[in-house]
Amino acid sequence: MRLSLTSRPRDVPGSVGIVHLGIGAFHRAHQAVYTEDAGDGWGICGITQRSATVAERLAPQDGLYSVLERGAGPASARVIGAVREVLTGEATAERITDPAVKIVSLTVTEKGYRHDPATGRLRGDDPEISLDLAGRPPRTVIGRLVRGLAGREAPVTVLCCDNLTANGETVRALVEEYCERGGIRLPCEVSFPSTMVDRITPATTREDLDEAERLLGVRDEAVVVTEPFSQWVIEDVFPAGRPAWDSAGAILTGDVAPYEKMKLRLLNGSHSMLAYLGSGFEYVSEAIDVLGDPIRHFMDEDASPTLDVPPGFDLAAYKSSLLERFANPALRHRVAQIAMDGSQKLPQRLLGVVRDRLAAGAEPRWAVLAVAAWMRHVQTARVLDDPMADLLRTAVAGADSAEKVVDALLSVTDIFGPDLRDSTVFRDLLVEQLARLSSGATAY
Ligand code: CS2
Repeated sequence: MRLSLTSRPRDVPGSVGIVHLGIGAFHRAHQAVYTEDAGDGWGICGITQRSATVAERLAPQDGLYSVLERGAGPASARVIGAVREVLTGEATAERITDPAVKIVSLTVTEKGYRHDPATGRLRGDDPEISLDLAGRPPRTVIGRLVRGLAGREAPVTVLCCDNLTANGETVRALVEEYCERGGIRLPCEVSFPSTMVDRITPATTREDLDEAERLLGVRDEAVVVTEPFSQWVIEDVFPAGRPAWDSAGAILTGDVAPYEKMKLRLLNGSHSMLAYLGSGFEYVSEAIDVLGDPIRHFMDEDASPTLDVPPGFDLAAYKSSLLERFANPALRHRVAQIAMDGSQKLPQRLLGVVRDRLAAGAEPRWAVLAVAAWMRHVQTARVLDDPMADLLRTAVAGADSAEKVVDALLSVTDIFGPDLRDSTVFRDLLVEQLARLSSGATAY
């Protein structure tokens, strides 16, 4: 990649201090940009998880790639130089043992942890985890992470940047469970701060590659496209140090939980609702145009009362900004991208809202509408892109009424837990909403 002076990266660090598992578009549009902007010499070794495509694209470009921002004004592009190495999964453990590495960060998506979303424990029957525990060169994320941590003595931070509730604690518990099952003792001090990450990053299209080329004057095969907005809230527990991410706009705090709950329930909850209720639309910006009212009702009546808003935080402004971000027509964010992996996303996005409202004696009908729309999606989607697809499709096969579909899916306690399975209020609301959706009703 030959660059004009104006598009050069700010800083090309000489050494790697961060190993990142899951170097997809989101990491490159988010944490890598903060690391570049911190400008204090931290380089990233990105490790691909399932596919080697990113490695193949970045290697010939010496790790350089561009971030294309699409917002209200003209699109802009800049080149990021923070990624210094790109490797494939087998290299994970060895790379983590390097004492120069101080942080292992992760964006491997919800399903990458192979845990049961209702209990937060590793899925008991997961054959890949069992094979890793039996001693093969590990292939799962947790197996590789533990193999690496087991081989180092210097302190390190494991930084989960996926959209899970209490993501740091969740990963800590999975690592501990894996170690316990495998009789493994970790010789190093490890911290697991929680984080709230936010930047909408749709899949890159050919038009995005062309647009970046027009703006930069070079062809980059590894463009990531994103919105102007970006937010990162991080629990500040880094025994081996960290980049000055705060100087790049991240919020370093003692307690991420209120931010995380707000983002998961308002942004991601609304996103999932839009994806299932708006499955007839191609892009989020089209869906929000028609579904703005139910989304606002969901945010105001169901999600907001369950939040602990940080002092001085303007919740109303936050919600309006979400609606504006969803409506961004320049960002071609496909609803199908969000609809993927619903079984792994529903618990932290929608079911927590349902639980909290039921406990307060309220009927969360908008959140229930979103869950009913997911049930309809499970029943009718041409392709169900979900790690639990087989189980879910089998559960609803032959269910010929709203009652039967609801009962079949509620009995999947890995998603709903026994409490929601047994809640008659939830069940009756779901049946009512699913029956309406199945009859083609579009007035909510
Ligand atoms: C989306 C998120 O794909 C999805 O399920 O809801 O990836 C969302 O775009 C990000 O969390 C925004 O920060």
